[in-house]
Amino acid sequence: MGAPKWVVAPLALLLLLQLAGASHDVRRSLEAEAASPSVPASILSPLLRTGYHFQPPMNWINDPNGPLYYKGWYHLFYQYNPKGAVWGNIIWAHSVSRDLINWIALDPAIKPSIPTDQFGVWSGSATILPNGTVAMLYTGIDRPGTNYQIQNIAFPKDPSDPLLREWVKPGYNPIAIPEAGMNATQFRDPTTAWHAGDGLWRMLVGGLKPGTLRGMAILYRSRDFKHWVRAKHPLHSALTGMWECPDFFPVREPGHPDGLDTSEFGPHYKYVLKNSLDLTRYDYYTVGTYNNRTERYVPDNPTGDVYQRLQYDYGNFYASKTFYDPAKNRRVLLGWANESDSVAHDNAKGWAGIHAIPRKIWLDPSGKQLLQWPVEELDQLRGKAVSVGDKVVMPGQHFEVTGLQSYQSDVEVSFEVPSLDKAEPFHPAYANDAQKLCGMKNADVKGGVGPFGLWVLASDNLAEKTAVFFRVFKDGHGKPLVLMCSDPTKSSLTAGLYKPTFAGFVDTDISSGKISLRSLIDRSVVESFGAGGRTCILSRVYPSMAIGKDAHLHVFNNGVTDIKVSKLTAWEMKKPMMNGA
Ligand SMILES: *[C@@H]1O[C@H](CO)[C@@H](O)[C@H](O)[C@H]1NC(C)=O
Ligand SMILES: *[C@@H]1O[C@H](CO)[C@@H](O)[C@H](O)[C@H]1NC(C)=O
Ligand SMILES: *[C@@H]1O[C@H](CO)[C@@H](O)[C@H](O)[C@H]1NC(C)=O
Ligand SMILES: *[C@H]1O[C@@H](CO)[C@H](O)[C@@H](O)[C@@H]1NC(C)=O
Repeated sequence: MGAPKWVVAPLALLLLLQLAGASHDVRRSLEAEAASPSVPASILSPLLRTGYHFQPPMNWINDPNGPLYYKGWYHLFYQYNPKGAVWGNIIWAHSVSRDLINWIALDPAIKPSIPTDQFGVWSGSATILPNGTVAMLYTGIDRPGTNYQIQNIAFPKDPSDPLLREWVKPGYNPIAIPEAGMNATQFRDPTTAWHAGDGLWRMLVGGLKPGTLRGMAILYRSRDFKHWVRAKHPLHSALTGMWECPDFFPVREPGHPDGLDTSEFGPHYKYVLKNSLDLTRYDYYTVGTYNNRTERYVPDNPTGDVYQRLQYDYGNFYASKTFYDPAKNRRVLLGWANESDSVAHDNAKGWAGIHAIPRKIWLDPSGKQLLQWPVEELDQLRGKAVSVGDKVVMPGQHFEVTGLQSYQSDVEVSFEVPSLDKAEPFHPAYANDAQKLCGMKNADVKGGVGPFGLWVLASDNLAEKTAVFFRVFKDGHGKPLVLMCSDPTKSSLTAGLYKPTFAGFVDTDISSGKISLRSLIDRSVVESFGAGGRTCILSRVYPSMAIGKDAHLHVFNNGVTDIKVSKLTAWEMKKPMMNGA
């Protein structure tokens, strides 16, 4: 992605507000400016610095770049400011891992060094060529002050080095520049390339059609990976504003958990196209088909780009990227979660930004969406465990899960809902606005079936708590509808924090009476997976009291229907090796 920007022409702005429902974003930025710069001591507590989520020892990070598996090592590059906790001076920092959980920091991999990237090395992706060579495509800025964007390539200097420590940029850079009829400042983030049956390589670059709100996945072709030619039409586009960080990949048949290499083509495979919407700052995807003759991607849901959109994560998760992991035959998703405190807080802390726990992703048995689950390697961090079983939580009741320190933990719960009779009626006006619905019907608003779920990072007196919960509705035909929310509105007494209720609908059959929740709690992040990874929500929270051993974990039920916890297991999580911090 590119530099943060708030400047938008008034007419375009109006359109955006309508199209994207982005008015809260704008309001928020004004509030942020007005916020007081004073920094409470709790914000600086080392116990609010995440323990097992990816981060460097200090400073600003954003997008994951060029993830890949090479000669026994996972490589993660990321947008990094070596000089501070705000965006700027961006280079590609580099970490390696054997398991996606323990990370070793290496020297930065890609820095401005040639005329075509001297003012910026922005996001990009890795492609492993048939001869085993890694090619790294990335966006460069070649002139000051303008954000004019061009695409570059870099190769490892020594392909026999499993750590890929040094990178060289061939003299034929750049490999793609903005042409007439393109918006040169909205042209970035090349994807992993795929090799097609006609012997040509293809890759995508995110773009915006000039003078419009049409976001595009611009398609390029190459025979030799050196000369790239733009196809006449984009692979796909929609009226959503700029598409940052596009990602495009095949998935196996519904329910099959294995991944596919990006170049694997089968006319029967479904494809996923994801883009990061600069206007709303969320990652959206559709599932569809890729016609390799017409070179068009067509979403199965014709309105899926703009209406009832699927998000990888309905919370704080952006600029994500997947890669195919040949070692475990899976596709892994990495994403960036920014801070929800203020810039003054970040400057005082000296750090800003983490990555979500790497998630394995595959197509749901319905074929309509993806499933996501923390990579299995995370389980090695599980330590002391506490289990609760067969416990009924009556209306208005809650109970504490005791016997562990939950501020750095992994919690898995299976709920049973004995009856859906009292489910609240669903108003169709909210069909496209889970977040608004959850804002109105938050964790404290009594319901029929639910809200029920977890209070995490809760203080002794419960004045502070983050709620992660489900609420069940019934539509006009009596069909149950499940809403999942992450509600941080009571997460902290500290002023000036960004505390939106995040929410998504959960496409699950609750009529079975069963639904599960997993929450990865890590000091200032709560990353939750509803119904086996059908709906995911990451929230950043900064308690002022519920810190370290003073953080508690509860199960609550604010509905009028009993809820049974058939099984809950919570594990304390150990700290992995994290870039030397
Ligand atoms: C691998 O293929 C690429 C692209 O064709 C080429 O540039 C590179 O020199 C090759 N590397 C080796 C070691 O053959
Ligand atoms: C499309 O896929 C088919 C089947 O794999 C292949 O034979 C054909 O060459 C491909 N066409 C292009 C343009 O990639
Ligand atoms: C390119 O996009 C930016 C952001 O939307 C806009 O401000 C600018 O006017 C556009 N330029 C052209 C030539 O359309
Ligand atoms: C993360 O921070 C919040 C609060 O400042 C902003 O509202 C979000 O837009 C931002 N998210 C991204 C992806 O930049």
